[in-house]
This record gives sequence, C-alpha cells and structure tokens, in this order.
Amino acid sequence: MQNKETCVLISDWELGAGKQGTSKGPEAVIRFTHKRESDFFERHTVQYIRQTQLFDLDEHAMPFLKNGPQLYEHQKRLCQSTYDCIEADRKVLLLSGDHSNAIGGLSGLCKAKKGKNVGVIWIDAHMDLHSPYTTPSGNVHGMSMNAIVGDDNIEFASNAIDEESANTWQLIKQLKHQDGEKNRVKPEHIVYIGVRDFERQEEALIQKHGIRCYYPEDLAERGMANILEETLAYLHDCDYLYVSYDVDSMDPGISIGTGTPVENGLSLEQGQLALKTLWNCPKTQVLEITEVNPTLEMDNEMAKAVAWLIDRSFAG
Ligand SMILES: [Mn+2]
Repeated sequence: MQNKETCVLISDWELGAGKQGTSKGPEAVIRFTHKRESDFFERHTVQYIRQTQLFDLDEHAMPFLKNGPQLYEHQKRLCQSTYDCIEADRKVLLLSGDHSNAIGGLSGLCKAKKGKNVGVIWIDAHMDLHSPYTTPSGNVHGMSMNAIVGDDNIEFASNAIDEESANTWQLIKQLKHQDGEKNRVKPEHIVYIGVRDFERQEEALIQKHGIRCYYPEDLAERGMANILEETLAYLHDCDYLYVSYDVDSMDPGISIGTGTPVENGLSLEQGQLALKTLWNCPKTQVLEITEVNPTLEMDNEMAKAVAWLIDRSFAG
C-alpha cells in the first residue's frame, strides 16, 4: 500500500515515566509478533537507540524535570536517527519506552521537514501538555506535547524552576530546530483522540490555542472511522504527519501492562482501525507506539495486544 520503505526504530528510554519497565516493552512486542508467525520485523531494517550513561542518575537533582540531562542526551540521539531515516526517504515506525520519546521522534521529523507544516495526531488517554512550570510529578512523559508546542504555560506556573532545569528544558525544546529555523508544530495542526484524563493547566492550553480534541463521547457518538476522516480533513494543509499511539488510549481491559491506565478507552478494534488508516496515509512520516510496560503484569497481555495490532495494521 505504501511506496516508501519502512525503517523501524526502537528507543528504550524509560526514565521519562514514574514507573520503570517500559524499556522492556518494544522487545516484548517484537517477541509476540514472532509468536504470531509474523515476519514484519524481519522484512524491515530495525535500528536500536539504547539507553546509556545511566550511572549518574539523581532523580532529586531536577524535581520538575526528572532525569532531564540524560533525557536530553537520549532524545538527541533518537532525533538524529529519525532525521536520518526521513532523509533517506524512509517511513518510520517507532517503538518506544515511555512517551517522552515523542520529543526525539517528533523533533527529528520537524528538523528534517523544516519550513513545512508538520501535523500531530496524538492518540492517548492524556494530553501530555505539562511544562516543568506546571507539572505535578516532574515526569517528562507528561510534557512531550508541551515541548513541541513550546508554550511553557507560565500563567499557570506553580513550580519554582532552578536555572539548570530551565536551561535543560530549553535544550530539549530546541531539539526540533534546524539551521536557525525554530520549527514547532502549530496548535491548529494538532488533533487529540481518546483523551480523558487531564489537569486544568493542560485544559487551559487546549482552550488558549483552540486545539482540536476528540473525547470518548465523540468516539461513542460518531465512531472511529468518522473521527479519522474528519481528523485528516482538518489537517489538510499539513505536509507531513506524526502519529503517536500511547497504549493507554485503549481501555484498561486491554491496557493492562501500562503505567497509567484510564477507564473508558478505545477498543482494540478502534485502535486497529486508527493505526491501519493512519499508517496507510501517505502524509504519515512517523508512527510511534509507546508505553508498553511488561513488568506490570504476569501474562504479557499488553505486548500480545500490540503484536496483534501490528500484525493487523502494518502487514502487506
Ligand atoms: Mn502519553
């Protein structure tokens, strides 16, 4: 269906989340695609971006940007790998640890396509729109979209940020810049699907920038197929798309092995329709699947479900 070759990137960075274990997610998913006798990962180039230099971790060093310097170094490498794949005219499937990896992946796309309109379809229970100034947890996986939009939301600031954290946050936000061009994703080029657990600071940014959101009631009323059609029509002037699929977008009945499950999520079939439709959309440059945490359950149901999704959505 698609003309471009696919490059699979595996980024096992997991220290943007409060719970460790998502670094084991991508390999569990690959293992279960093999058990399903799928050769998807044999047919494509697979490249690993592995966590390194974790000996100097001090989670108290930056309480509102936990593991910030290490995260920056890792995301810089993911950004470069994504950039290189896109420059080689590949489409990227990114399997990542926690959702802060979206910063590296999306920055790589923004850099490679500077001056173009990059759109984002964020399928998630959460908005991930906190900044270090508003975060209640300091976990960067709740800040990835904020880094891309670039609005610190100072009006709602509740945290006193030290200079080192502020500088590190600047560096993280600048990963997407290229040749002096301050690329970012315009708020009107973002669509959220399935969001249902967010804080008032994040909601304020949604309202301030008029960001399009589809909530569970919209999905229930109109169905995933219609929502996807409308989403792609809404993003018509985007040249390229980044699709981010957090497995906690799905209902906790499916999303067992993930750090922050939330009731009233997508069904497996809705997820599959979204992944298949968006992967086959020619504008999609990067599709990310994230937040599988096999250490939170006994039977790997989450990884099995994602292996099924990959089989059914990307085959052919
Ligand atoms: Mn997320």
